[in-house]
Amino acid sequence: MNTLNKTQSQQAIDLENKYGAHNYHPLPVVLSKGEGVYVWDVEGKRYYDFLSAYSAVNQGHCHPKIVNALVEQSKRLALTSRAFYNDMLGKYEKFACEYLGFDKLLPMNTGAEAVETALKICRRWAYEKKGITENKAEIIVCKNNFHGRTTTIISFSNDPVARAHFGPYTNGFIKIEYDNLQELETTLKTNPNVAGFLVEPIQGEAGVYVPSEGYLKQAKTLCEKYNVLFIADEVQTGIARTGKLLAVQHEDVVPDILILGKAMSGGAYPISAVLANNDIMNVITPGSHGSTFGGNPVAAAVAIAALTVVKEENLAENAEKLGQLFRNRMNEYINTSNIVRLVRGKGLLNAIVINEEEESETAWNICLRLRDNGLLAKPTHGNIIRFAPPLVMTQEQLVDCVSIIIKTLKEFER
Ligand code: IF1
Repeated sequence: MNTLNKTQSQQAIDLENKYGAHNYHPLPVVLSKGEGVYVWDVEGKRYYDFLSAYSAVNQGHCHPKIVNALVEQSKRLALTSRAFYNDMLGKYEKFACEYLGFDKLLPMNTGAEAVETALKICRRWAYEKKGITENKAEIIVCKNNFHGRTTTIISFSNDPVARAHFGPYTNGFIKIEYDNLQELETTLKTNPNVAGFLVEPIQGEAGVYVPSEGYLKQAKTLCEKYNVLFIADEVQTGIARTGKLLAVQHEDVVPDILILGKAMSGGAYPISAVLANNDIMNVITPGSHGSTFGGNPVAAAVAIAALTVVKEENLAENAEKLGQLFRNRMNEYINTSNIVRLVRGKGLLNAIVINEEEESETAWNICLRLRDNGLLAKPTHGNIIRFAPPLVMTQEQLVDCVSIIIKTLKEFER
C-alpha cells in the first residue's frame, strides 16, 4: 500500500516502527491533542484518557495554568545548570517543602533518577549516620516492585522482561514479599546492615495491588525500631492520585525519604524530586550528586503551577469521591457478570482483574474494544486493566465512562 492510501494513524505507526527502537508495544491509537480528561487521535476521534500517561497527567491534559507557567518561564529563562543560581529554584523548593512537609528537596527529572537519588542518600546515611561498615549497606525492596529502568533499579526487579541480559546486576538489595510484615521484621532482625526499606504504597505495575490496611503504618514502625529509613516511592501514587496528596497519608505515615515524579508537572515536563528532613538530606554535599536539567527554572515554574492546581481544584477530594463511585458501580456490575473477577484500588488508581489466566489476551482485546468505544486504557498484565483517568474528571463524565466500560465488558461475556 502506498502512503497516500494509508490512514494518518497507520503512517505514524509505521514511522515509529521503522525508525524507533522497539521498546514498547503501544495500543494502536495515534494521539495528537489533549484537553482535560480527553485526548484526540489524528483522525479527530475523541477518547476519555484512562491512563493519564501512567498518572502523570493528574491535572488533566494541557491544563492552562500549567501550560502558561511553562510558556512564560521558557520565554524568560529555561536553563542555567546548577553551576549558577537561578531565581526560580529556591522559590519552588520552599513552596514544595512547605506543601509536602519536609525540610529539603532535591530536584531531578525522571522517576528513575529520583529513585536512584533516594538510594544514594540512603547509602550515604547508612555509612555516615548509622555507622554501617563501608560497602555493606543493604536496602530492602519488595517482590514485583516497579521503580524504573536504570541498571541498578532493574537489578532488584523480578520481572524477567525488564531484567534479562542487562547484567551484571547491582548488589546491596534484599527482596521480600510485599504486604508481609512478618518477613519485613525477620529481615530487619537478622540483617544489621539494613539501611532502608523502599516501598510503593500501592504496587502499580504489579496490577494496582493495595496492601492490607495498616501495612504501611506498621512497616514504618518497624523501620523506626531498627533505625532503618522508610523510603516511599510515590512516583505513581503521589499528587492526589489515590484520594490523598500522598498515598502514605491514608495511614498517617511520614516517610523518611519521599520520591515523587510524574504528576509533579501535570505531564507538561519531566520533573521528579526527593524530599527528606535535614538530618538525612544533609549527607548530600557539593559534587556528590546532580543533574544538568534538575531544578531548572522551567521545571520550578511548572511544578509550582502543577501543585497549585492540585489544591485549587481539590483533586485529592475529587479522586477519593469518584474512586468510591467507580468501584461501587464496577462492583454492582461484577456481581452480575462472570467476565470480571474483581475491582481494586484507591482513589482514581484502580484495576479490574479479568476472569482469565495471566497469559490470556482478553485484557488486551478489551482495551482495543474500549478504544473503539471511546476510552483508552492499558493492560498491566494479561488479565489486569488499570483505570486511572485525570483527576479533573467530573462525576457526570465518570458515570459516562463507567457505562462505556460496562457496555464493552458485556461484549466479552460468554
Ligand atoms: C514505563 C508501570 C506505571 C513508577 C514508580 C518509579 C518509576 C515509575 C512507582 C519510574 C514509572 C512507569 C514508567 C512506564 C510504565 C510506568 C508504570 F506500568 F510500569 F508500572 F506508571 F504504572 N517508580 N512508572 O511507577 O519513573 O523513570 O518512568 O519517570 O513505560 O516504563 P520514570
